[in-house]
Formats: sequence, C-alpha cells, structure tokens
Amino acid sequence: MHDPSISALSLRLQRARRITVLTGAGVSAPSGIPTFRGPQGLWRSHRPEDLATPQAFGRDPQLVWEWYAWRRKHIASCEPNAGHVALARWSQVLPCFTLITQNVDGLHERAGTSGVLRFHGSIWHLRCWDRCGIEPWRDDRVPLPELPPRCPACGGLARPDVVWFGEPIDHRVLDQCQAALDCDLFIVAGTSSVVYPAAGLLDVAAARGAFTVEINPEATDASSRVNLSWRGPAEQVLPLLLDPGP
Ligand code: BV8
Ligand code: ZN
Repeated sequence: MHDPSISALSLRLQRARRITVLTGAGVSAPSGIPTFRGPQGLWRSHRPEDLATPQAFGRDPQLVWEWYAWRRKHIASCEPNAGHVALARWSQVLPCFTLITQNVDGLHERAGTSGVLRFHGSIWHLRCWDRCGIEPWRDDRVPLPELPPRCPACGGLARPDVVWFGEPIDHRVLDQCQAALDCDLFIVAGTSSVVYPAAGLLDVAAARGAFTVEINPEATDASSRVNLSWRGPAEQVLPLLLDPGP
C-alpha cells in the first residue's frame, strides 16, 4: 500500500533520534485477547470496581484470582501478532527505542521486545499481598497449583503483580518512562487513552517537543491531542513503517 503519509511517517521513524511507543489492549486484540472497553471488552462482563481494585481483592481474593486465572489461561493460548512482531523488530534495529505498555499479557516480550516498560505490571508475576518484603516473582504455570496462591516467603496471600485502580504506578517504571518521554517521535497505539496516568504520557512527550502519532481504528480521547491520528489497525500499520516497501 503506497500511501504518502505512510512514507512520511516512515521517514520520521528512520530520522528520529529517540522513539517511544505506548501500547494498549488494542495491540493484543488481533491475538484474540479481549480489550477492556470494546464491544466484547473485558469490563463488559466484569465491573472494574469488582475485580481490579485492592479493596475487591481484600473483600474476595478468590473471585479476583479466578478472573486473573481465567485471563492467564486464555492469554497462554494466544500468540503475538504482526503488531507485536513489528515493534520487536524496531527494538532490535532502531538505535534508541523504548516500548511502554499498559498490557499485562506479556506478548511484547514473547515477540522478542526487550526492556519493555510494563506500566500496569504483569499478569505472569505475583507479589506478596502482606508486603513481607519479598520481591515480585514470575510464576507462569497454567493453572497455578492453588488459588489463591501463597507467598513463598511468608506463606501469606499472593496477588497479581499488576497496578489496580487507585494504586500508584511503580516509581521505578515511572522514572524510566520519564527518560523515554524526551523523544522526537511518540506513538500511542491500541489504547482508548482513558486511563491515567498512562493517557497523560503523550502530553508530556508533546510538551518536550515530540511529534505525536496515534494508531487506532477509532477516534479516542487522544485523537485531538496528537499531531497525526491514524485511523487503522496497529497490526497492519506498524509493519509498514519500518519497511514501507516500493
Ligand atoms: C492512580 C489492571 C493514583 C491490570 C488497569 C475515579 C475513581 C478512581 C480512580 C480514578 C478516577 N478517575 C480517575 C482515576 C484514576 C484512574 C483512572 O484513570 N480511571 C479511569 C477509568 C478514569 N487511574 C488509576 O487508578 C491509576 N492509578 O491514578 O493512582 C495514586 C497516586 C499515588 C498514590 C495512590 C494512588 C491506575 C490505573 C491502572 C488501572 N489498571 N488494569 C489488568 O488487570 O489489566 S487499567 C486497564 O485499562 C488495563 O490495564 C488497560 O491497559 C488500561 C487501558 O485500557 P486500554 O489498553 O486503552 O484498552 P481499551 O479497551 O480501553 O481500549 C482499546 C483500544 O484499542 C480502543 O481504543 C480500540 O479502538 C483500540 N483497538 C482495537 N483494535 C485495535 C485497536 N487499536 C489498534 N489496532 C487494533 N487492531
Ligand atoms: Zn510474603
């Protein structure tokens, strides 16, 4: 598809000194992982306040774990798609590239992207609910041997190592994101840009001089705030940008 704006964007990509990409659930949708707010969105059959808050977990850890165990089982059967693969290639060939993702599914890492900044954590990692001091640990067994799982250090409850509503972003991740926002090109792909502070990252990048681009088949809260809002699916657009072809 020879589209002048593809070549213009591809040129920006090749010339940028530093490129940062923020992804959301829409990048994993073609892999079969439901988004949060789409027609079949995850939140349709579940209410965020019921499942993705510390209060909900404190009230009913079993229920929250059953939802996460269901998501882990489903994600384990899904494969990275062309959008994930394209970004993995960018991380290998572009001199200064950072991927920040709101997704907890781990598909960017499975596609080969290293150094992913997991803004909302990882569904494959657990941490101690009782904060006994142990560092979060990876446990990608499907199914987990017991629900709710226990902390290997203190025997207390373990929780998914994700960021729930009302919880702060890990300050180490925030610090790494701050450096990545000093970029020439900031691309936000596959997110409704509803959830903060993730949705505010593009404004910080823009304020620091980045050219900002959105890739999404639909208009979002970010569409009027970016320099270029591209109406298209990430898995089709991203692969074209590094090799725009003849
Ligand atoms: C914080 C958990 C403060 C992990 C998630 C009122 C009450 C309480 C809180 C708030 C409030 N108002 C504002 C807030 C703050 C709140 C917030 O922003 N709420 C929103 C809903 C208004 N934010 C927080 O609570 C954050 N923490 O503020 O803490 C604080 C500070 C200091 C000390 C203490 C506290 C924490 C937010 C993190 C919440 N956790 N998930 C998990 O289980 O997954 S958020 C959840 O939404 C997911 O993580 C997801 O990543 C995130 C964003 O969703 P999207 O990725 O954008 O997905 P969505 O379905 O919405 O959109 C998909 C898009 O893809 C669509 O636009 C679609 O068109 C597009 N698409 C579809 N197909 C494709 C495509 N695009 C491209 N290609 C395709 N093929
Ligand atoms: Zn513990």
